[in-house]
Amino acid sequence: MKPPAFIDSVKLFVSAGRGGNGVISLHRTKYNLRGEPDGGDGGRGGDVILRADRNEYSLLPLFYAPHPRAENGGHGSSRRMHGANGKPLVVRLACGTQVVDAATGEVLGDLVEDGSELLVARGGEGGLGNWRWKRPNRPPPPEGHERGAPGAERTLRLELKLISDIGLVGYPNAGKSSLLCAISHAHPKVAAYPFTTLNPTIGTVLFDDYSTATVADVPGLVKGAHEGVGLGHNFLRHIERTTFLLYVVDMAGTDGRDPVEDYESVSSEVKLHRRELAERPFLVVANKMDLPAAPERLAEFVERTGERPIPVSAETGAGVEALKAELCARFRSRQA
Ligand SMILES: Nc1nc2c(ncn2[C@@H]2O[C@H](COP(=O)(O)OP(=O)(O)OP(=O)(O)O)[C@@H](O)[C@H]2O)c(=O)[nH]1
Ligand SMILES: [Mg+2]
Repeated sequence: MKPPAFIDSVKLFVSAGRGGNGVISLHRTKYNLRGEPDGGDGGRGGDVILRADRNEYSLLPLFYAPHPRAENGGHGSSRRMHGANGKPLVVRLACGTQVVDAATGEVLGDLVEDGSELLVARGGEGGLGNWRWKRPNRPPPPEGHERGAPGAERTLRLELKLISDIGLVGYPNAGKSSLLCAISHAHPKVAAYPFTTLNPTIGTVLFDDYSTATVADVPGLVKGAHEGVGLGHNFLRHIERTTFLLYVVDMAGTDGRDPVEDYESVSSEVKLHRRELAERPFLVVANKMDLPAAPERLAEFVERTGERPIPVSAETGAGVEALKAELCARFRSRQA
């Protein structure tokens, strides 16, 4: 089986380190043959910490190593020596990962900013050595020392939601990847069959005023995607964090499709995925305007939907600059 290239959801079983044991030891001298308790305490077990790292692209490394385990604390030793504390284990994740407790469904955190951290499993405390009971003012435990406490263990569900400013959505073959190629330097795969894009791709658009925006291209959506038709709408989680949606419509109606129907089914799938996406600002792009059937279809589209799509051809580049200018203006107005 071909190994996956991109993973955006994994189950992770994390174990923090166990605390080291306190020990029993007696320090004897020629004047004190009975000895004096001097067993040291155990060290703390290491914590498991998740950290967002902008150099990570997907959750793939965790798919292959789903059981991170932090170091145990060292045991104490004679002369009241404290055991070494276990090193915390820092697990690096792609920025935009949501951490959910798999048992309760509670969202533990959202690691969006590079370097943000979340402690998910605390290491066990070290046990006390017998020097703590040097003076019998409190009774020692039955064993004469304490064992280290076990570290916390937890099953987590990690879901990566890519961080980008603009999300491209549309029917398969509408030309989303072609449009991303036309407006950025990204090179997603483009081909004349549906579901060419299998993993989300992010490109950066440079506007005329030298500001930039990131654009996410996700796999195409078909009617019933929320019920798992096609590739389903799982990939829509990658546009949840965008501030802007770009609906790409194949205005030439290639393969006998109806642009209005495509647009309506895609926008209803987006809304079925998450209600709040319905309120997200959007622009409609009429793609494939170089094909002869397109202008007539565009007029019909405007009449039937009331939208004002921006006509472009990702293939020839016509209208792409106008689209970038419109995106830049909308973007700047949101940032102002
Ligand atoms: N004539 C013409 N063809 C286009 C245009 N844009 C895209 N195409 C063609 O349409 C086909 C599909 O393009 P893609 O960019 O792969 O479409 P997509 O929306 O990313 O498709 P999926 O990834 O499968 O969802 C390819 O054969 C492109 O060459 C355009 O503006 N004009
Ligand atoms: Mg594509």
